[in-house]
Amino acid sequence: MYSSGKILLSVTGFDPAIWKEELEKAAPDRPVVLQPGAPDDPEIDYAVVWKQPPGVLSGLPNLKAIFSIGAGVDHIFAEGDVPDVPIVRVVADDLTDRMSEYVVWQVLDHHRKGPLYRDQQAQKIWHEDLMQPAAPEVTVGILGYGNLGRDAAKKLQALGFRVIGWSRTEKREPDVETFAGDAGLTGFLAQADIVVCLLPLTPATRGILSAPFFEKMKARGPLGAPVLINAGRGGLQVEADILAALAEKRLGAASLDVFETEPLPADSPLWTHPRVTITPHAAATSVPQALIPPMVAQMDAHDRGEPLTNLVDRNAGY
Ligand code: NDP
Ligand code: OXD
Repeated sequence: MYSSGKILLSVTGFDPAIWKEELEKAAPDRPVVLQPGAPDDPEIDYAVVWKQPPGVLSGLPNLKAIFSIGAGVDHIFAEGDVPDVPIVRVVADDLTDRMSEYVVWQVLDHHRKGPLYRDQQAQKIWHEDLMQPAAPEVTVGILGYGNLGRDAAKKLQALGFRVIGWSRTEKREPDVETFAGDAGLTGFLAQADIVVCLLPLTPATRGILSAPFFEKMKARGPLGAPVLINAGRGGLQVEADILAALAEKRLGAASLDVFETEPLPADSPLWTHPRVTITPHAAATSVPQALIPPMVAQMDAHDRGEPLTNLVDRNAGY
């Protein structure tokens, strides 16, 4: 019924066979070409990618659009030579729910003193810390109040936490105090007891989680020193500065899902730091069964002349 142009699949770090199977199920009329292969095939209409190797996209003369299999698109821009076609990112309930689960899990773990009680258990110590604040006494600041951030905010509010948000552009929300731009960051950090970072990695956000940021964080709060949870991207953080902030007790604890270098090198002191929780970029995985059908629906719509949605703004980088 629609164009039967091919789809190029290049998903470094994922099992391409599973993504291919799902694409063939959802788009039986669109042959799927696995990269490496057909590097300059004029019949390729769409590319479905995660960390595509250099030059893979620029060789395709009739490419109509690029689909990221994740919400972030820094992995696409990392290669530099990205053709000037629309880029579509993932906005899907499945991914959003997974991220909110991670955020709620980590916020509750810090709020309910998970690290302390696990340490006590290891030492067979029976001691209740009576300085347990109630959720409304704790302010969770969502750094990157976008699709994922807004959903996490709603779920944290349902548990009683006070939530504030920081974004690039101004927002107006009935029940969340919002801050925007560089000018808003100081006011945001002055209030947040737990900072949850869900920013995209762009030239403007790279390295934001560094010494000047930690210096602006609240000195004390209901949890003692403030907590950092980063599930955005590793390039947002300066790990040496996180370690220094932990040593100086500017930061009470950190949960990190993403790292400057992934996998996290075996000699990183973060692995064994008693106040750091590490997960292997596992906050919200991309599941082909959930993400491929809407992706193919977008390809079909585009071939019918309808507009694509969830488009990346190239100037903003996300
Ligand atoms: P969105 O684009 O919906 O939201 C991004 C938010 O960040 C927006 O609120 C945006 O502001 C804000 N922002 C961007 N640049 C700046 C800036 N310079 N200053 C202040 N705020 C800024 O993205 P998603 O919520 O869908 O995803 C966020 C990120 O989460 C992804 O880019 C990815 O890196 C990461 N991610 C990580 C996963 C994991 O498993 N660890 C899984 C999925 C995503 P504005 O609203 O004004 O545009
Ligand atoms: C994403 C990711 O960007 O998994 O979706 O990191």
